[in-house]
Amino acid sequence: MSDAAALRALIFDVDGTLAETERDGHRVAFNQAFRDLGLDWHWDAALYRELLAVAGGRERIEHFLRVHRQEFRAPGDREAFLARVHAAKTARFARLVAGQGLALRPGVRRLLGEARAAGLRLAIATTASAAAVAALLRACLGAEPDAVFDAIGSGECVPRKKPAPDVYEWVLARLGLAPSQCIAIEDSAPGLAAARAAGIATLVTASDMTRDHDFTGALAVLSDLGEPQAPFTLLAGAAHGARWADVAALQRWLAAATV
Ligand code: XBP
Ligand code: MG
Repeated sequence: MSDAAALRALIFDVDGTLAETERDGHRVAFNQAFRDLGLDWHWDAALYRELLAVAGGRERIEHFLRVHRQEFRAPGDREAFLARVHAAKTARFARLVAGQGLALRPGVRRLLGEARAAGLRLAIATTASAAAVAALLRACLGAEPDAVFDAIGSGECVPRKKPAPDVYEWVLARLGLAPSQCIAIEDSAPGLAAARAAGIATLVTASDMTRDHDFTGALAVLSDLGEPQAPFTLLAGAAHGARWADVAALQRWLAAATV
């Protein structure tokens, strides 16, 4: 394998990939913020699953109003109102994850450690806001995000959110690596589309809110990254003999990739 194709970095999505943050994290924070602001909106799990088709919390609120509350008129400037609601939600999310500490998904902590020990670079490419990501990573990893990741691409870093490739291209530029030297790990169809549009081979670990997404084009679709004592379930694609996702398995997936 030429050096250009040697695996040099793992680029992790955050929500649904590092942890199951959507149903019991972001969704709860949105509802708390709506209550804080005296808004009679409530997003149950079924509605939230529908709204998750729109990446970005602020964009999700706007989509909800456009589709489900056309009669609503924002008090004052609409943009300022949306920003205020989203800021309230982000503050609620930060308090929620600091308090109840959402757990990392199976295999995430193990793979982060193995990848670092193997000399791979680690990065984040997320649609979520930097404050939400920092709060989650501090709570789940017990470390400052930039002590663990070499590059952190959040929703504020780029003009267009997933499924646009912008945040992945931003991360590649920060790492100084070619797409062929990286693997992205994602949980959703918009995230898979973003990584593939950036030319990055992508492994999917389906999450509780994305199991019904179309993951065509993924290297493979797994139940999770797996652990030696709790192997993953292969949902689509080939595992190349792997029962949990470690660096050697990722190198085999990359070698077999035709992005
Ligand atoms: C998932 C998203 C985010 C979160 C909410 O991000 O689409 O918008 O749902 O976070 P990821 P914000 O790319 O990590 O799957 O409210 O901060 O946007
Ligand atoms: Mg995600």
